[in-house]
Amino acid sequence: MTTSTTSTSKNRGLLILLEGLDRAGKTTQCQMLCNSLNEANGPGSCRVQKVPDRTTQIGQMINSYLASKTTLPDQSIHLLFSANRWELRQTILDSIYSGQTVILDRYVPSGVAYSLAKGVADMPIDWCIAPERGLPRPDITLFLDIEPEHANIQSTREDFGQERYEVSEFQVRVRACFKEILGDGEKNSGVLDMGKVITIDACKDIKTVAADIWQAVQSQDVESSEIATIT
Ligand code: Z5A
Ligand code: MG
Repeated sequence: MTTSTTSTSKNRGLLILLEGLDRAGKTTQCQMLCNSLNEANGPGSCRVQKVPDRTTQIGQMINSYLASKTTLPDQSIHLLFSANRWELRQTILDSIYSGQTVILDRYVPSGVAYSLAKGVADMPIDWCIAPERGLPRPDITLFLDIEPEHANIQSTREDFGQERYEVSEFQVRVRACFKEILGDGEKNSGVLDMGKVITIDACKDIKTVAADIWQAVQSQDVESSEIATIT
């Protein structure tokens, strides 16, 4: 993609997704990548969209659930996360077609992986994916990989264990689900097509991870003028 990392030859912005387990460093790296892209391509050429967006009414219900202030059936919270993404769809498309790159801090793979990892009998993978079909598909997905079993992750990453899903044993299952969904880096080797999928070793220090992400984003070539949809 050389350095015109905010837009394709057809002048649309890119949709870049950063995924990973809790405390993998997604929010840190989304901001660093956004800063680098804004420096390279001009202020405002890139923005970060956190998912879930906790500012909407649906987002507030999700927030309350994650903070264990409310309980909901697994199916209901799954559909609320998806509904929250549908709320964001139009603004994401508007940004991209106005030439702005959008970096997503979590998205559909989190939605499917966290629900799947619960192992609920009547929530098989097809059921989990169904409400996501039709949403914008990222051009590039960067999976920030950490091993949750490693004690140093729990000791160095601030606030690990504060929210509902942050139990190591559960994170191990989530990681396996992420790998099933995203595949091993080969095109279309995962259950979901999430564009070009690149795994980043996120156990390294913050600056090294940022450099690896920058290099991965630079070397991508995005051709289509239309943003794809999740099928
Ligand atoms: N969830 C779901 O179930 N279904 C869905 O559809 C979606 C999400 C979208 C909240 O997500 C929960 O929602 C989440 C999945 C579920 N599970 N839980 N629980 P969230 O994205 O809002 O969660 P968060 O509060 O932002 O945490 P996070 O995303 O897990 O953290 P992070 O963004 O990956 O990490 P960070 O905030 O950048 O860094 C954490 C700390 O580690 C911080 O002190 C950093 O300075 C430090 N850090 C970062 N990188 C490094 C490195 N490389 N070395 C050392 N220290 C580092
Ligand atoms: Mg985060």
